[in-house]
Amino acid sequence: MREGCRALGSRREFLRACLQGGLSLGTASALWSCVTRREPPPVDERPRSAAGPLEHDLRIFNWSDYIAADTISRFEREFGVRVTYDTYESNEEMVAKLVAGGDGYDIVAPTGYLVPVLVEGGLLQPLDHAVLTNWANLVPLFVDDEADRGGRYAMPYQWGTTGLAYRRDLVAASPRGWAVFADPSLRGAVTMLDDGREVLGAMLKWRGHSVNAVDPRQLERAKEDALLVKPNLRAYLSATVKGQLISGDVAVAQLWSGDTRQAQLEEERIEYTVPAEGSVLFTDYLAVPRSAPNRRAAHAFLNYVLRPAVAAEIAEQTGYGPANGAAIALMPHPVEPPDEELLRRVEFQRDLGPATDLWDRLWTEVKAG
Ligand code: N2P
Repeated sequence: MREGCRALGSRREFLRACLQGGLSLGTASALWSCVTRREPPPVDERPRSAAGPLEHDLRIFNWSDYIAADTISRFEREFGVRVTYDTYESNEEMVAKLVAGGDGYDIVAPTGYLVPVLVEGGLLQPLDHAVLTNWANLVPLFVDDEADRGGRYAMPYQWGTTGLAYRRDLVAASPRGWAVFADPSLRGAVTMLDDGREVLGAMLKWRGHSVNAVDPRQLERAKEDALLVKPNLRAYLSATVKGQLISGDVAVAQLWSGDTRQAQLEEERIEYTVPAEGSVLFTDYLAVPRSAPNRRAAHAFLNYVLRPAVAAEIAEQTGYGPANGAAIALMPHPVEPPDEELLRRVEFQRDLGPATDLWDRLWTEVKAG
């Protein structure tokens, strides 16, 4: 597959061949490997203008539970655009659709480590900053991040951490670190995220390594640890675990900070902690696929989300931190940008480059094991 992909001329042919080779819709990770065959980044690419009359439609593909209740309807009313809003549970699910042709989506929400991969795969279009007049509201920490310095292709949306969401009434002692998933007394009552970067990343951290490790020995050990704890797990579940934390079927879940916050609003015995060995800090972005049919409406939506009041409402209702600094003061429960203390304990996930293949293989083995 690697050679087959590499031998092809244009990016379009290269991606199409990955799809036609029977590798395509089998697993998103196989597709992803194809996308990561590096081509020189399109450095001279200039954004096409996104000014002018808006299209009538807009198709958004976002993570589940990642927007405020009224964000879409208010945008539709103000801008006269009809929005189709679909959700996904993992980056892989979104990438699979993008690689398969984009499905007509105008906006997607990749996590930071994925942005350079999508840019180099030619799957995103440069943003037209001339129409993103509210851009200055963003916090420099996110705009200047190496994921997409200056926001050429992607707009920082929200940030959060990965940690342990737990029911204090269902555990003998508050969990402090990643070893909780190996605790036999919790067998069948613990879940980990359905996400290879998160599960292997957690196992790496447990042993004192980076969540972005590329050393094959460290990664093999992470796979072994993941297989070691697997019999203890009830399931691999991402945002959908909230219901089971609330019902008490799950006592401890590896979960993202904001989704935990949402669950806490319904069940006050849910607590959240970032494991002592450290964890993940992520920023999710909004980006416009190259194949987007409605690029002017997409930019209008991005600029709308850049309004402090809109960003504040989204952050407040989803429990995440806004990338929008001007939004913080408007939140009933303000979430300040990560401070020095938090940054010492967590790591931004980064693009793994050629090691992506190994990570994908190991995660596939863990899931099958
Ligand atoms: C929203 C989850 C987004 C965080 N439910 C994962 N990057």
